[in-house]
Amino acid sequence: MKFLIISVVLVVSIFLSNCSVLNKDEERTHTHKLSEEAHYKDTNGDKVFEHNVDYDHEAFLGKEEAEKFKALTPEESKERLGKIIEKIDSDHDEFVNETELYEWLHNVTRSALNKETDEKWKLFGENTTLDEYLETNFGALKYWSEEEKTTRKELYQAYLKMMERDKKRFKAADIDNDGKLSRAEYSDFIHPEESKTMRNLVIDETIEDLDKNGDGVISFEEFVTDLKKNVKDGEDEPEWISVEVENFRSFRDKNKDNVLDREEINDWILPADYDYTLNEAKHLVFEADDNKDGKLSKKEILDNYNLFVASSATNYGKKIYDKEDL
Ligand SMILES: *[C@@H]1O[C@H](CO)[C@@H](O)[C@H](O)[C@H]1NC(C)=O
Ligand SMILES: *[C@@H]1O[C@H](CO)[C@@H](O)[C@H](O)[C@H]1NC(C)=O
Ligand SMILES: *[C@@H]1O[C@H](CO)[C@@H](O)[C@H](O)[C@H]1NC(C)=O
Ligand SMILES: [Ca+2]
Ligand SMILES: [Ca+2]
Ligand SMILES: [Ca+2]
Repeated sequence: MKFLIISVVLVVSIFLSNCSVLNKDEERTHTHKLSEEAHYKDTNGDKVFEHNVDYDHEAFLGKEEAEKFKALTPEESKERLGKIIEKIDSDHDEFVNETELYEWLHNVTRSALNKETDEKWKLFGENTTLDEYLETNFGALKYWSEEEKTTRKELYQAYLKMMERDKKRFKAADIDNDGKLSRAEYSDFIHPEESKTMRNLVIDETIEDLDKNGDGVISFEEFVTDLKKNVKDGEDEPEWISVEVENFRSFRDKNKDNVLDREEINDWILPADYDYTLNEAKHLVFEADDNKDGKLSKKEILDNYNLFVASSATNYGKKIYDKEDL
């Protein structure tokens, strides 16, 4: 009985941590995210998208470090930023250019990913076989009564789907076929979208989710159905849906046959990460380059520290402070 309860708790917690599998659909594309935050968002509900500084902060510092900065005073955060600038300026010419910033952003993303993988890898255990993994994560399913399976059918089906998906992922990630996952293989297992060798599997999963008539491609109708599946009846359609519909017509369906084939799906869900990191590097240089010489001096970065590190809370605090100062 105790085992049963523990297993149920395990499955539920795994279910929660994997919720993205079940309802992630407004973000199907794997954009090698630089940040959990949206770069532009409508913060005050007037349907105009404001530039979201939290996006830049997470891309520039990583999520954890960005959190730490929120607790610092402006003076402290400028001092810490100064030390970071020295690290970014890899050729020590006292300027940070786009290339150096690009390298830095890339490293921040990569080290966050490595850290996450290390932590999960420890919990996973290096000699874990597929059967052991399935037993730990989905073993409790075999104790579900027929009645439970009926009354909670949707949840039950969702677990089964996750289990099948994990089986396929495990096998695809186990490149040397020894029935276990090395650290590198495990990384592919939990982040298949980051790995070239898992590309076919990610495309398979997308087709599995969207291709309702089973012809192996995603029609325009199937594409739209997927976009709208989280929009409730009577609710306003979010704006990004019409943008995505337009994207399908203008460039996702490259050969204009009204369906996405595997190659078009590949370009849709796995665009090269190069663009996102490079765009962010360009964006930061453009915004902070006060004298327009195409590179950033330490002074330019510190003068624009809001863009790189300061939290909105700090800004707010400062505004109040300034007011009192008058
Ligand atoms: C930035 O500087 C490095 C060397 O210091 C150079 O190789 C690179 O081309 C520069 N990047 C840009 C965009 O100017
Ligand atoms: C990025 O990481 C590489 C390899 O770990 C390192 O050699 C390089 O100095 C780092 N660059 C920056 C800008 O941090
Ligand atoms: C995994 O298996 C190898 C070889 O049998 C063994 O040396 C190692 O200690 C095992 N690791 C763990 C965490 O059990
Ligand atoms: Ca292996
Ligand atoms: Ca097509
Ligand atoms: Ca400059």
